[in-house]
Amino acid sequence: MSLPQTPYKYSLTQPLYDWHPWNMKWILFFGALIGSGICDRETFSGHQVFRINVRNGDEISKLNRLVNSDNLKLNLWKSPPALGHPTDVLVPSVSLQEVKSFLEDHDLEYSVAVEDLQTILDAEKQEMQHNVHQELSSNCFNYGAYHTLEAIHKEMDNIVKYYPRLVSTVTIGHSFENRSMYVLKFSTGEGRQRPALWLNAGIHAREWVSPATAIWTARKIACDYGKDAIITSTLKKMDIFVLPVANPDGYVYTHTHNRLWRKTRSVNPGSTCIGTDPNRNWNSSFGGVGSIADPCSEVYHGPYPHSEVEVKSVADFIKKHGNFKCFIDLHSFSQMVLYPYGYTATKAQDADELDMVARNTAKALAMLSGTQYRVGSIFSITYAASGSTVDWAYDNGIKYAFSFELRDTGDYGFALPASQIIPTAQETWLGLKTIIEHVRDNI
Ligand code: BHK
Ligand code: ZN
Repeated sequence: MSLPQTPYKYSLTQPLYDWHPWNMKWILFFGALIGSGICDRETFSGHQVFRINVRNGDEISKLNRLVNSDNLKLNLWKSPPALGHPTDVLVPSVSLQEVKSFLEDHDLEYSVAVEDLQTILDAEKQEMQHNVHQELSSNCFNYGAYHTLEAIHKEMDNIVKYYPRLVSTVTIGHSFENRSMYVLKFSTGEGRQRPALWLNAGIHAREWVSPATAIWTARKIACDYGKDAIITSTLKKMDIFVLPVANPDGYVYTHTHNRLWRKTRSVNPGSTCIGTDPNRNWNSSFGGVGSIADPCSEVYHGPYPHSEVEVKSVADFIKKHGNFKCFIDLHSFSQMVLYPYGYTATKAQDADELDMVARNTAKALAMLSGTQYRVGSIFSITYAASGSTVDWAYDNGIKYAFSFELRDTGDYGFALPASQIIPTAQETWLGLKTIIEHVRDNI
């Protein structure tokens, strides 16, 4: 055995006092780190998700008043209040009493969908740690588990290693915090710019089942090429690109600091609030209805179109390529297949065809285990949303633009248990194949 190395050497070129632990500068620095919460993780002990049902316009305005009150710190999990659909709202433990009194005083119908969010997140974390040990000993990526960004990127390399003649990786750019925008390219055609399909996932950081479904799908495409007729024939004439984590900084942040982070992690000059909603940042009716100019908002559109380098990387790649025919964006949750527009109630030119494809997609998806998806334009079945990914794709000539909201309908919401990853991915695959087949036959 070799002798242990001296842990550090005195440098002859760097002044020692810079690193001296008693130096005031460093005490202040580390103090600031702890004080500002950089070392902390946000916890949600006692926080509950309320499902609130509104029955008329009067109740909608009451609920809006509640949700918009700054001191209660409520977080909307699903859609702004609208008739016919319950609204899921995360209520911090300190606000529980006040919110309950408000709801009861105003005779609003509600139930508690999640009793204690932290319990679910603790289980999720424990499951992940357990899985890390298993993967280390088996040296095998567990597709039924959630992973860190690093693990997902590693598995992408692994897929390429197994199927080098079909798959390659492309780095299309880097995130605000300099992480790679790492893409898998499936292609059987040498060099030519074939018509192509883009599968986008993880644009919203907390929607973990989206990257998990995307990496599963990538592996499935690789496995099924040469076996499944639809995939084989499609890859004879088209290329497929898969971006499993379109918002890598946000995704990492959900693992290290706040499981419910949604936006990017870019700095907003003049504001203490961080991040832009990358699904409001695209150059398609940018800044319009359903996006907000306040950097502290969860749907902040950013200072200008494609200000988020993550959005710009994808947009530039797609424009430069010039032959994309289909763009699919995976979100969670609420079980819907959506198509443009989000920024207007006006029907898209191809709405009838898109609606038919979306209906067939939902039907195929339900075949596996009966999971029900709703279908419609973003505007008509969710809410107004400007600057969204699929609207940009559609307005830039990519006719087959769809957005999925994957499982569930709110029992777990963003904290969907890992045991549902594979069932989600499998049924989604039936839906995706319906779209892929239609695109194959119509380009
Ligand atoms: C989906 C696609 C296009 C525009 C909006 C939506 C709804 C989506 C959003 O951006 O507000 C809801 C969401 O994140 C949950 O996945
Ligand atoms: Zn989303």
